[in-house]
Amino acid sequence: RMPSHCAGACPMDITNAEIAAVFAEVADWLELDAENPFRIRAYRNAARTVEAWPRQLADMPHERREFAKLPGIGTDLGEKIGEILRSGTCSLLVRLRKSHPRGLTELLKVPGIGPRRVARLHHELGITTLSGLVRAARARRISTLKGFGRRSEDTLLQAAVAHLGSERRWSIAVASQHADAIMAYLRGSAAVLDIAVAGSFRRRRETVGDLDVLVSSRKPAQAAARFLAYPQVARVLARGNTRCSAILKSGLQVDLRVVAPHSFGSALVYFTGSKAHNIALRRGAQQRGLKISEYGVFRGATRIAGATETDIYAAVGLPLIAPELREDRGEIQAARENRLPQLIERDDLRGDLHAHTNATDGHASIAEMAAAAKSAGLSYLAITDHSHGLGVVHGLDASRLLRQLDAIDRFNADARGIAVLKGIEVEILEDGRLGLPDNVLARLDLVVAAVHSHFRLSRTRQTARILRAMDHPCFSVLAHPTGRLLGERAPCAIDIERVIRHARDRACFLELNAQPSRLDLDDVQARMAADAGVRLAICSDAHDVNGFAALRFGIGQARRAWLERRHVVNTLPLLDLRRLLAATMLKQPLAA
Ligand code: DGT
Ligand code: CA
Ligand code: CA
Repeated sequence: RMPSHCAGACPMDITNAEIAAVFAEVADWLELDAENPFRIRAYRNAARTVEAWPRQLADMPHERREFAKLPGIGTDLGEKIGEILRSGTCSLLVRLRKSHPRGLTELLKVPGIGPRRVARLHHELGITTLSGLVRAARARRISTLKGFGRRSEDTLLQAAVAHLGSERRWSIAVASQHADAIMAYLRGSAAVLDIAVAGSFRRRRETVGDLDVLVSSRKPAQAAARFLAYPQVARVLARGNTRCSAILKSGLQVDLRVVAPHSFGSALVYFTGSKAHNIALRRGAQQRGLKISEYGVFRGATRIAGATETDIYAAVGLPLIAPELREDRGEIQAARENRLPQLIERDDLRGDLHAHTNATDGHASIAEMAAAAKSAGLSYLAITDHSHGLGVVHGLDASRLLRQLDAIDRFNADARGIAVLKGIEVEILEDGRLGLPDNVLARLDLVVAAVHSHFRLSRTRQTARILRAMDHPCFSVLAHPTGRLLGERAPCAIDIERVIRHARDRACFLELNAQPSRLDLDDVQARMAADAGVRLAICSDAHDVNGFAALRFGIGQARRAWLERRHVVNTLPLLDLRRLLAATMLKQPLAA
């Protein structure tokens, strides 16, 4: 699919597959609109032709006459290919997308539901998404329509749930809840000895495709039976004594493997992955004349390791590598050279630099948030409510902020065990100015600045906007730098390397926002920042007293970024932090 952040002009090599995806999507929309069937077929054929074309169209001369010579592609489609290659987008597709709810084409992918039915579900029941379809089917609303009986409703529900499960990726936070529940359930069986959730979940990826549950047992049939009887199971995809697979009522797929205790460590390595890491590990083992599999490490027919992960890595001459690092991004080399990072842990965090109260869109008072931060093990908390602006309702203006500062003074005067810092999450305006007067910002302990509007500026303008904001003499932390929302909003077009360089020169901080829907910066960007010498701030962005629980997702992402305690500014004791924050305050703006 054409990435949505390419909707503007963005110089990149467009592949044939991307052009084909544009045509296929156009055909989907036309079909939903019950357009002329010949026109629809023309787009479908063009998609097939382009996808199968042996040479990249981007390498051909961009005249439409050239493209029009391709089989089944006339002047009109040839012109569209030219447009896509030039601009990265297709105005017809943009128009079609704008005039329809986005999820409708997703519905088309559910087996057994064609465009006419999708159009009816949309017009008669207001269904626009796959999850909406599932909800309506569960509520038995679909069988109220003419031509949809109970049976077809059931078939549709099953197909939609399976499709959700297979296509969708799940936020690590949602996956965590399922993982906790299923582990607690499986522990209830005497046949289950050890248990772990492996796969991308254990590597703490921001989203997971499914859960890979690993169990050791001496009575595998009993362990598997326990799994299949899990009350949340909606549909069993595979059943066996050593492997089962099921889809839960939520649509999440869970794979179960049952192994003997002497293979638990090797199976854990294997099913934790990543695949790329496993392949690299196996290559290293082969060089030592060893074979490594999910059953153990073998020299010839002799098992020399298998029960624990530490044994497996030791058998191939390596220290244990943390799951978050297992992406084949240099971790095996680093392990070999004994320079694996001392990864940051949740307990290393001493404070939080980004949290909201009920003065704006939060749900608790300063005192309640401070108490919650304290019981989350933190010793300082910055209150950073929103400034008033385009993207935010109820934002603070200067006078409300000044009143909040007095309230924080009163709180700190008799608080015990937690210090509240005076902050703001100030709007970065379209031109890079900050949304509150300088003399107000200068009274704060720190200024967290963020983009909440104008997400679609060109890369050049967006980058300039951020750099200008950073040059403000009071700037301390850039919050959720790319603005992405997982599964919802693509990252803004910004030159992240320039932002990182600027943050280094400016000695300010970049946030690793721990909200599971954000996790922004991502792992690769955060590692880039740390390598460049920029300190990160792992912040909860809590909006209520439970919000600090998100910090562990931030820690997971930070570990994937190879971060150590020294890379993260809010691991510092308050006095040291204050010194650094004071240093971010410039006497005069940096030259751009
Ligand atoms: P996901 O579920 O898409 O978020 O990603 P993973 O990494 O959890 O992938 P999944 O569920 O397909 O498989 C779990 C682990 O099993 C994977 O990380 C490594 C291992 N694995 C799966 N297939 C292969 C394979 O063909 N070769 C090797 N070496 N390992 C595999
Ligand atoms: Ca998985
Ligand atoms: Ca799996």
